[in-house]
Amino acid sequence: MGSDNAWALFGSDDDTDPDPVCSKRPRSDPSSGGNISGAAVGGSIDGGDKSDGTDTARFGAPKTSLYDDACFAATRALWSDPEPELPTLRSFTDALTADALIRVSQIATALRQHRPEGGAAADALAETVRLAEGKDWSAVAKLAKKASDAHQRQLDHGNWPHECWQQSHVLALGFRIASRLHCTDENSETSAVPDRLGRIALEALAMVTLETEPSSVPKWLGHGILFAERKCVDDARLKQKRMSKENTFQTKKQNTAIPCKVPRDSPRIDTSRAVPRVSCDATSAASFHETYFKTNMPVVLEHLVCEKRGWAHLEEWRDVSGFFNDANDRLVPVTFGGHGDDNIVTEMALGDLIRDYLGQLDADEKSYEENRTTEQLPTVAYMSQHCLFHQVPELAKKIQVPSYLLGKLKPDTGAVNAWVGTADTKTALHRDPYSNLLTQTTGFKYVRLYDVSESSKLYPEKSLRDGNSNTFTKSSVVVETPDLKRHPKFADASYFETILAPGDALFMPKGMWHYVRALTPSVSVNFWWN
Ligand SMILES: O=C(O)CCC(=O)C(=O)O
Repeated sequence: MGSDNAWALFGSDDDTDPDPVCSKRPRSDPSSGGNISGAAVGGSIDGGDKSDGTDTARFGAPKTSLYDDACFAATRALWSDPEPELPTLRSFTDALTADALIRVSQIATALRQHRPEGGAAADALAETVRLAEGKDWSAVAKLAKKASDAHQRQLDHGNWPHECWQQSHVLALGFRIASRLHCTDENSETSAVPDRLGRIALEALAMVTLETEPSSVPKWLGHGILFAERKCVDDARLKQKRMSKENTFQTKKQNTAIPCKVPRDSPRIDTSRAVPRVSCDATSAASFHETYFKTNMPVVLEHLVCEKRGWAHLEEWRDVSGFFNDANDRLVPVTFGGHGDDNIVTEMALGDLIRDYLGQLDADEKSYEENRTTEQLPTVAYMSQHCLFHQVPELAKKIQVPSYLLGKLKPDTGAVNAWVGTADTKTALHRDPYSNLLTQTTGFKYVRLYDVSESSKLYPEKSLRDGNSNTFTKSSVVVETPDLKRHPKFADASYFETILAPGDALFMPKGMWHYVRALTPSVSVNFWWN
């Protein structure tokens, strides 16, 4: 076991970068999961990732940014309002109510075909719209939540069987946002409904990411999301300002550059279990498809993140606060704490997450490592699996859909997620119903993979949504500190492992178990497809 040279694989920017052009400048059928063989794959891969060669002709590799990609059509519709200023709250709620009045009876009739939950959702939605006409916002909050709950219950036993469910859910979310914005009094009845405005707004955004038909995105929705985000960010900042004795809030500035070398206390990767590595320069989409995709073989594709493949330069990504400047005031979901049930989930501005948590350590690598060993470890905070690129078009313009997806990225059967966090974030061992390309743009992550054939040794938890084909399954094992009395078979489970470095993209076949721990502050982007 154990080769000693985990960081020798990566070295520094100066000595190991094989691509100087790139780095010198500033939800299914999980049974089809991987069939990993222990043999390392590498060697002769033809052609490279040509952006204009045969693969483009065969697979339609995109030349445009993610934002211009067909899968972002609904997002473009969401943010298409030519007016730079938000309309008033009143005009947002008037537009929402007018739209709902036009569509509610048709949606309700369609919902009633799907009893019992469809009937409950239809009744609650119709009542919500009636109350909204009368501007009874406290009552709207309760009824809209009741409609949403019926939609969620339907998902607990299966998928939404008709588009009326999505339409009803989007209206209910719109009304939940509107009622929260109208009833700002903390003692109002609205606040008795267990709902967080930020969470509702982000759920509304997530609904847009699933939409295939841009004309189905209502005009008022972007306004509602922006209003809600602004209110949550303003409230959180005000609260922080009140709490801060010295009021350093506006002026505190952290250097958020992140180390470009893997920390020395990182796990040693045993070569016999190392995920094979190939360079994108030597791996065409066609050969990836034949060698890895079709055989369910995981692989790390090195040097994917670079300008010639349509991605912002690695140095730009490493200056996290600069890179995400366009998203500083946007609300994002954040989980505090490591892997466990006592994690705190909240929403905050991305700029505040970066400044207050990722920015706690000095950019200088020596002091970074000293900080890790001598100082109290910083809080673990993670914006995980968030549709940031849909939320902030400017960021979607800085990346491209990798040609390895073979043009299969679709809004309703896949996703593009951003993952921004401190060191020591842990994503518990789980499997998703998608093929996955986990792309590391900044910092380092340790990843463990288990083939689906190992499932019986991984103690899968009963999935929350058994009948739903988009659900994921979690293992109850804590991978790096397992309780072998409770999970004795885990000791015999065989696995593959790797450390992802900036520029790498890990292909995980659909349904493959994976566990991820950040070794440094980290930014990743993953693509799910089917
Ligand atoms: O990077 C992580 O923390 C988890 C990534 C993951 O679970 C995924 O890509 O599906």
